[in-house]
Amino acid sequence: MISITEILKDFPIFETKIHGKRLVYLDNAATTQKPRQVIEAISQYYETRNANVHRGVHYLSEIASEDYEEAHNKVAKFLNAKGMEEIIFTRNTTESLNLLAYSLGLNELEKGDNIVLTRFEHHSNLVPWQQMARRQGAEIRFIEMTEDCRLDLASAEKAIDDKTKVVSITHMSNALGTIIPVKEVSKLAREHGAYMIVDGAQSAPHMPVDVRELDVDFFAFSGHKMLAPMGIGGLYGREDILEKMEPFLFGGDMISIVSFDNATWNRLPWKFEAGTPNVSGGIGLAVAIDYLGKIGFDKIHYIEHELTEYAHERLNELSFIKIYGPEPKYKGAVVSFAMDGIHPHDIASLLDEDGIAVRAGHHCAQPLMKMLGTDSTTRASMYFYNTKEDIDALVESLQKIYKLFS
Ligand code: 7TS
Repeated sequence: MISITEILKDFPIFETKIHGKRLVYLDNAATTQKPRQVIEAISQYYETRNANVHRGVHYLSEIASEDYEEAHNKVAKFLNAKGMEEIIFTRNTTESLNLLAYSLGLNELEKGDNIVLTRFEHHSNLVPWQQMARRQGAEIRFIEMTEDCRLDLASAEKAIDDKTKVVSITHMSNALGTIIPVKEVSKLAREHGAYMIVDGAQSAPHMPVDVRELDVDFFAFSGHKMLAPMGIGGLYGREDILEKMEPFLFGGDMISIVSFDNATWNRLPWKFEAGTPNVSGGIGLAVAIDYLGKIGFDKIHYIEHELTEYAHERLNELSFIKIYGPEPKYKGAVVSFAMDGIHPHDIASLLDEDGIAVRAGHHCAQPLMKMLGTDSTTRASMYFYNTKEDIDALVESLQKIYKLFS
């Protein structure tokens, strides 16, 4: 089994000093750090294989195309999709969700239909649907949150009905860490014939995802939150639905035959990948998936759960800290908190002076923050390369900050 010392050696960023201090990186829900293997795969691609894909018959173009297709196959296996025709590469989760909002929204949503979301959504799974609902005369409904910040399944039964066209929910809240029981919700969506969409930005990096087991139609994710470079992400879509769906972006590569007054579409997944794609990003993503496979989700879950429990335990020792969100057993490795009398931005700036990177703000979930009676929190989010020493450093620095302010 690979040790934490060996893991840390794979991440060059941890050699960087921040204000002369060791980097304590607790902003993994925003983006994760990249292992050497991913960084090297990207530079190797540009040094030895760079060419545009699906266009040339020359050697470099052929191998770049093969590598890019292979990356789709890798993601298909990672999510247990049937094959690469079900995997569309996008820039990120936001683009994947906009693809769906536009393609399904403009072509399928009708006046009187409803779209069901949860109260936990990141703005990128809320605002696109708000816009489409407004344009098409559809209604947005919400599955409620319980007192202890979990999903209220009883309210899901009320929200989803025969007029529900789309159910689009996060798999894990980025602001609170709450894990959402997707399978239970997808059962309800199935009973009412609605499309079932999952925002997997926070789940794909941390837990095994099996789109067939979850019984979902779409699953969106971002590479940069799971060790891959920025600018590459994806969307799983069920083949029979993607076949029927209208494309989102139009142009090169996504077409089959074009005349001056018409066009037909390329086969899947290329029908949804217009223009020159992010080939090096795709290659980096494939290597990131290999890296995650080497560590294994069992180990990732074990490390993250231990860290989350430890963070709760240590932060609960501090009388001036209030943690938002559910107990560790109901959530991923995210701890959102407030500190008596000190604004989260001040906390984050002072933590930064100690080399500790956290996020402060609304975490792109303004309505959720409002429900919690605040407008921002400080958030520490962990990954498998974090340690208990990182949590100790956070706690020590918070104690120092509290003393400074009082
Ligand atoms: N959905 C969820 C649940 C997210 O956490 C994020 C990003 C997104 C969608 C959007 O992902 P993107 O890659 O398209 O930007 N969340 C965060 C965060 O918590 N802090 O910074 C970005």
